Order: sequence, then C-alpha cells, then structure tokens
Amino acid sequence: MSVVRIGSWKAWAAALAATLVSVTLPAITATPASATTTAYDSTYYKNAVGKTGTSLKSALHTIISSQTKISYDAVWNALKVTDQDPANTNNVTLLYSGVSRSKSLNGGDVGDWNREHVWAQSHGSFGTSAGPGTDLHHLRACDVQVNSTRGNKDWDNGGSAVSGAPGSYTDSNSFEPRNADKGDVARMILYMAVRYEGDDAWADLEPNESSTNGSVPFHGRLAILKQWNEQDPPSAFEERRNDVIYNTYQGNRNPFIDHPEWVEAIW
Ligand SMILES: [Ca+2]
Ligand SMILES: [Ca+2]
Repeated sequence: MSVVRIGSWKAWAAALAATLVSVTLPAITATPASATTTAYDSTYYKNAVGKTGTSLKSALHTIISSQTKISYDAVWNALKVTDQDPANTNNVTLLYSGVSRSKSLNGGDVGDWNREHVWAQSHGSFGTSAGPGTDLHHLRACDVQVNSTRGNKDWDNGGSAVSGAPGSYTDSNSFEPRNADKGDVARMILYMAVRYEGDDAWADLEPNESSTNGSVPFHGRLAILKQWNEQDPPSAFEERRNDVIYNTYQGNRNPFIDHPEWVEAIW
C-alpha cells in the first residue's frame, strides 16, 4: 500500500475503502483453487486439456503410454534420485514414515529400504519384469518392515498404528498412509489406472470401492483415494519427482500431480 498524505478523515476513509475493494475483488473472481495450469498444457497435455470423463481418461492414456521402460534392477539407482531427501543428498525419504535413510542402505534386511509397489504386484500379476512392476510413477523407497506390513492391502482409513511409520494405520485388509503421503498414494494409484488399460501385455488396472480385492486387478477404495487427493495436494517433493521421471527415466508424466483436479474430472 502506498503512503498517501490526506487532508481529511473522509478522504482517508475513501482511500481505505478503495484499497479494500482493490484487495478483495480479485479473491472473489479468482478461479477455484483446484484448477491448475501448467507449462505442459499447450504441449504434452494439448490433446487432453478441456476434456472430461472417459474422453479425458482416454486422451491421457494415449499421452502417458509413450514411455521408456526400465529394468527392476535399474529401479534401485533411479529411486536414489527420484526419492532423494531434499535436506540431505546422501539419503532417500521413505514412503509411509517420512524417515530419512542413507541411499546405501538399499536391500532386504531389517533397517534397509526397498522398492515398494504402491499398486501391489498381486493386484494385476505384473511381477517385476519391465512394465507396471518397474514403473517409477508408483515405486517408492520404503522401510523393509513397513513395506511388509502394507503387503498387498487396499487403501482405506482406520486400523491400529503401524510400527515404524508414525501416523500410518492398518487393519486386516487395508492401509492408511500418514497424512503427508495420502495424496501421493492416491495420485500414484490413479496414474496406474489410466496408464494400464489392458491394451498391451498387462491387466487393465482400475480403482473400485472394495477393501478386499485380493489378487484381482483393482485397488480400493476410490472414494477414500479421492478424499486423500483433496486433503494432501501435490508437494514440491512430488512435483520434482514427476519432473525427474519425465526428464531422466521414462519420458512420461503423472497427470494427477500436474492437474489434481483431473481426478474429479474422470471419477
Ligand atoms: Ca503429500
Ligand atoms: Ca485402467
């Protein structure tokens, strides 16, 4: 606000009122917070922008299906880059716990981190050959024991506290990540649903409302994942991760990190 020398109280009040109007009006006319624009809208997403429902899903499927596939062994070194702790370049930040752990502790022993498939391998029988089982958009560094606790469970709220992952909960068939990871999980699951549509060698992965999917190629519960997407918007960590996967490893993006409102536009 600029300093104005005003001779009378009335003039001062008028100036204040004008200032308040100028401050308030843009907030009234602003676009909803959930609508986003990105540098990729006129390029990468040009055939998707403006669409909704199945036509948006179909357009995004075509766009993101153009990708490089990496080996499961290459995932180790990729995660050391994509999941790097922003505060310590020697470490990765682990999913479900937020723990910062040395990049060199990758492995299968207690105290190590390993490669968590957020879309569980058994929900689509894709294993670890190059394809959905090595797709970095849903693979994250995770504590070995926490990964084991998550297993192939569906996604839902509730349960008892997860040892080693404060803020995360689990029961016999579902897992609730800590608040900071809820949106990440939702956007990873929904990326997989759009990327894999059954038109290649792999199953058509889809979200549903069940928390007892077992080995069918579905993951629940969609209503909860939609809540989590709203509750935990994309963070700088998640956006950097998307950029690194796009620029360095796979050449494709997770559209729901760039446009979280596309979750509601499709589902
Ligand atoms: Ca988050
Ligand atoms: Ca699908």
